[in-house]
Amino acid sequence: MAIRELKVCLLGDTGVGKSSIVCRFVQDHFDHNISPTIGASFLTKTVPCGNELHKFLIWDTAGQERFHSLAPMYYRGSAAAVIVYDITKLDSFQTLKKWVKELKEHGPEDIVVAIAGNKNDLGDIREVPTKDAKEFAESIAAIFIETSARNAVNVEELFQSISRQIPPLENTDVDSNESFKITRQPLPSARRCC
Ligand SMILES: Nc1nc2c(ncn2[C@@H]2O[C@H](COP(=O)(O)OP(=O)(O)OP(=O)(O)O)[C@@H](O)[C@H]2O)c(=O)[nH]1
Ligand SMILES: [Mg+2]
Repeated sequence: MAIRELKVCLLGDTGVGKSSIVCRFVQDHFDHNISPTIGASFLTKTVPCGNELHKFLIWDTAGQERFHSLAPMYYRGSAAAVIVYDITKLDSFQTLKKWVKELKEHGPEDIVVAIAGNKNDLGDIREVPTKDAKEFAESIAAIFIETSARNAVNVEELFQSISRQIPPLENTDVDSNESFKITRQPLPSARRCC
């Protein structure tokens, strides 16, 4: 079975929960005292998708403004970008729109964009209505999902949605697309973190 390596980056304001989402996805763990990311972190996880295995090469970027200039290194060559906002912080949704603009201007042409409204366990102090975010995502043909890294809500689904948006192997001109690297390996018996 073919393993496809898919570079994925997470973008978004500091504190929205990018690292927490990745930690939940890769290690099924949530750390209340997680530190802000410095530069970027790299993790991988392989998941089955139809007749293929998708190995996500995940670049979890730092949201602090001083690291903004590093972002092109991470979104360049990415098959997908997850742009995260915090449903309790309207400002973080405005920042998300800036990331969408930057990706449109400087990101890969065929990049899959997923918008994740994180911290949906804090619905009582919500500032970003689901409807507004969903409409915005639809307007740019992006995946939209609300997540809670804390309560493990929709985190798997987020990455599954990305997997489904990646064109199947037979439809992909792999030689001309750096985002879809392929290696051939035996099928592992179970889902695994790498
Ligand atoms: N209630 C709640 N808190 C969360 C959730 N996800 C993350 N947090 C908290 O939000 C804070 C920031 O989380 P991080 O994952 O470090 O955020 P980040 O986007 O990686 O931040 P930077 O690395 O600075 O860009 C931490 O205190 C987390 O515990 C969530 O789903 N619900
Ligand atoms: Mg982080």
